Amino acid sequence: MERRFSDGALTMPNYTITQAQFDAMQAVLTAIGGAPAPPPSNNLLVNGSFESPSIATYQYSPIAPGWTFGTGGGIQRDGSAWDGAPAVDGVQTAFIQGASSLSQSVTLAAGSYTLTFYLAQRQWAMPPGAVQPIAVSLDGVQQGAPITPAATSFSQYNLALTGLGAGVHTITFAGTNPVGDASTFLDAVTLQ
Ligand SMILES: [Ca+2]
Repeated sequence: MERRFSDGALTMPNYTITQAQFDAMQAVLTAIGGAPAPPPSNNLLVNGSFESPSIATYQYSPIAPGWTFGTGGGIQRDGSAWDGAPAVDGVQTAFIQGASSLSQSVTLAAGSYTLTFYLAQRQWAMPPGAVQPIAVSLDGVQQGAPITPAATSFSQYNLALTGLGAGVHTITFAGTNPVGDASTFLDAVTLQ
């Protein structure tokens, strides 16, 4: 089979592929084209997407680059028993169950920064309908009111961190509802 491309630039007189091979190639190209954009390269946080380590289903308090998890915090993968919304970026998210927390310390130059992150409510909760508002803290000081995820799908939130001095700063995401069993998912955390 000879095929000439629309611009006439190339012919392949001696090359044939099967339908199965063509379908496989197309699937790869579709996967590449449909992959989410990588986190911004200027993200000052490490592992802000919680893609490392790779977790089979879910894990409490994993040893993860960048993050320190409290009891009740961890990483889960799309399709796990947590039944969360698909990850905003990649295939894994953090979860914060009960009044747990996760934090990352980062060395910054003096200045102002924007913390961007995505939260989603876990659909299952006890009692049903319970939510897990998340308090964001900088160096132990809570920044604004706790945020209740708008839905079981992810929503983006932005937080301005202004007037930071040079040095190590710690960003903490903490659950605020210790009653029953309610969880919030967190993904795609960036600091710029
Ligand atoms: Ca992720």
